[in-house]
Amino acid sequence: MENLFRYKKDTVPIVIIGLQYAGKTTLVNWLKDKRFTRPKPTVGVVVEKIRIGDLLFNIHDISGQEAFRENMWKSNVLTSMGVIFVLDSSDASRLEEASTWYWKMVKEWLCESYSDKTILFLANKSDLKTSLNLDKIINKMKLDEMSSYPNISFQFFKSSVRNEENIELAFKWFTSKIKHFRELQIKKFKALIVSDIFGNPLYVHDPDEIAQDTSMFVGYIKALSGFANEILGPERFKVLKVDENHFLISELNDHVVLIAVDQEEALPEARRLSILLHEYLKKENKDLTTELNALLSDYEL
Ligand SMILES: Nc1nc2c(ncn2[C@@H]2O[C@H](COP(=O)(O)OP(=O)(O)OP(=O)(O)O)[C@@H](O)[C@H]2O)c(=O)[nH]1
Ligand SMILES: [Mg+2]
Repeated sequence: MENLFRYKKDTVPIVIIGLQYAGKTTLVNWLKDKRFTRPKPTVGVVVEKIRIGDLLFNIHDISGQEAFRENMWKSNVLTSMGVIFVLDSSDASRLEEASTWYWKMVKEWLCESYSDKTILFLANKSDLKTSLNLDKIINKMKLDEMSSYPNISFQFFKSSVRNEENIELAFKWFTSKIKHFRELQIKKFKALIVSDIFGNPLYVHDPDEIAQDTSMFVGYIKALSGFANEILGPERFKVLKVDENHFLISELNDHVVLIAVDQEEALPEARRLSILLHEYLKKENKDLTTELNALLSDYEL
């Protein structure tokens, strides 16, 4: 459950990924102390709280080893507001492997989340003689195709933590994007209901009594969403507009999460919260009400 507590309103969860030896931890260390280090390989994930400008980032620095990619990279990417992908530009032999994982993230993981994301791509170690130039990397990794993902804000820089090349500039771009999204996304949610697949409520937060009879209401929304399924095809998230509210409904592993918002701009954050809740519900739900109350106190419900 500690997992959920890191999504505090005043901190921004971000994740830093990339193959081993790319320079991820070196970058985090530089952000912390403004000095170049030679860290040991990271095992698992290390979380650091670092203030950059007026944002307090909760940075999840994850090992580049293959064993951590499919699960740990993925779950952190889905629940973060921004992703920093670090490439060792001096290692041409691993460019293809890096590219495969980069595109797996964009096409498989992020498409699944339907949520707006900011991605900062760093072609690091530009100070080394063997460093490939940026054009070559863009070409080989087909990074120009990022323009066809409208809900991803993407920017690339060549960088060197060692020479401090472009690091400040890259983070200036990254923090300004994240700030922009946060302002749009952290809006008031009107209601949140978690139920089993039959519509029996497990958790209800509905101060405006949008759903007077919760299980009937969930059933009603589910029926509407089934109807939308027939027209639109099955999607993990469905958004329905009923009166002045937007309802985001998602059904996964025997649970239904329904979030009502009154502004469309709040939907991406509602999606992120839904993913978080499903992740949590998958694991345990002993004391759901207390835990959810604590989590949701961050959301100005
Ligand atoms: N020349 C040069 N070396 C760098 C740069 N950034 C990082 N390094 C070095 O690259 C090596 C690997 O850096 P790490 O930060 O440990 O790499 P990592 O991506 O965290 O690796 P894992 O934790 O194993 O996934 C270290 O010896 C760093 O000092 C850079 O910009 N230039
Ligand atoms: Mg590391």
